[in-house]
Amino acid sequence: MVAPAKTRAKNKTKSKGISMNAAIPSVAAADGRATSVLPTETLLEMYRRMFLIRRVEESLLKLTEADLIGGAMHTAIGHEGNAIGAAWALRPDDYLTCTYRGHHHSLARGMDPKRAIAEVLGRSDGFAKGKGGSMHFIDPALGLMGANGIVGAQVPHAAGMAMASMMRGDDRIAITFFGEGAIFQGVMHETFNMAAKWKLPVIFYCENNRYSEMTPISRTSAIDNLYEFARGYGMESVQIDGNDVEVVHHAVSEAVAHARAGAGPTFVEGITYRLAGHMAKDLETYRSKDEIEAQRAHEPLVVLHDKLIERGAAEETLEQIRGEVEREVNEAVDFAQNSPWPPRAEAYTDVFAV
Ligand SMILES: Cc1ncc(C[n+]2csc(CCOP(=O)(O)OP(=O)(O)O)c2C)c(N)n1
Repeated sequence: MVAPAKTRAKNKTKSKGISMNAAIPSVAAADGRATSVLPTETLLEMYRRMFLIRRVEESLLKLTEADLIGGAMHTAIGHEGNAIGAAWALRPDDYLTCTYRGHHHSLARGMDPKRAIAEVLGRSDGFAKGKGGSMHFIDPALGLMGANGIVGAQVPHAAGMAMASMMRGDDRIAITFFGEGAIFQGVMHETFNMAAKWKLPVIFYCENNRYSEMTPISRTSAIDNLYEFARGYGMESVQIDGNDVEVVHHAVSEAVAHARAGAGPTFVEGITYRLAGHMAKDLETYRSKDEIEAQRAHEPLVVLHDKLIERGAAEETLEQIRGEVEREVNEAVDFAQNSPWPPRAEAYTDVFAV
């Protein structure tokens, strides 16, 4: 193992992080420390984007039902708090990698819904000209360095980007999102160790939605709190309520500050719940409808809606936002459906042969 040529200034500041119980719905830090309170204007913008992600993904499910989308399509319905809270804590030039379940991260970072839907439909106005599809969202201009269909593969990629940033001496950080099922991939542990040892400016964000495809985490892990794995590698590690955007924003902001200060990686375990199937057309025989319904009381849009009302926002304001987003997403669907197919003559352009 060769250490990076240029190392960051040593910074001994330790982030205290947030430690929470895994059970939803807990929204306050278990250590009693308050999380930061965001301005209502910011929360309203977050609500708008969160609702947009939800509507885009619901539209994609309908398009799949109508057999207009080829291949596997995974939505993150119920995960949006993780994506929005993190996106608002990052700088536009920071790097992000994610899984095949990556629409929410891309839209949270500012991807145009028209081009996102066109991509899933395989049309030429998609951001990858329709050749990447749902599982391969990417847009380097937004810092989106690639979704990945191979469980865990995007994690060392992010560590590599963080290492490149460290060697260049700039202060860009990388964040990588993965599911709890990825924890048991060997490459994850090689990456955790290297990132902690070299103090790479990377954030490992585990979206723990409790199911790895159809298998509950309780059947595959001997420990309940996955963030404890990362502590064993000597890095900061916190467990948070991933459905509360403010809590996510706070935890990721701390992790970002920690990384930019040269203090190394943080592991964030966001407890969340996937309200839709593992992928479109999943028959969901592995969980009950009652279980899903019970989780709706604490899903990210409900949490944020209630928070805004509690802080004085008017219901009409939220209704207006939802109406505007509905129109925007309907227009985006029309745009995508009217976008031309990629020309046959371009079948091999932008494609890398091996
Ligand atoms: C290396 C590898 N092994 C197996 C698969 C098949 N597979 C696709 S999704 C998935 C479940 C991953 O679960 P998790 O990491 O919890 O993420 P989630 O799908 O819940 O977001 C598996 C095993 C794969 N894509 N890559």
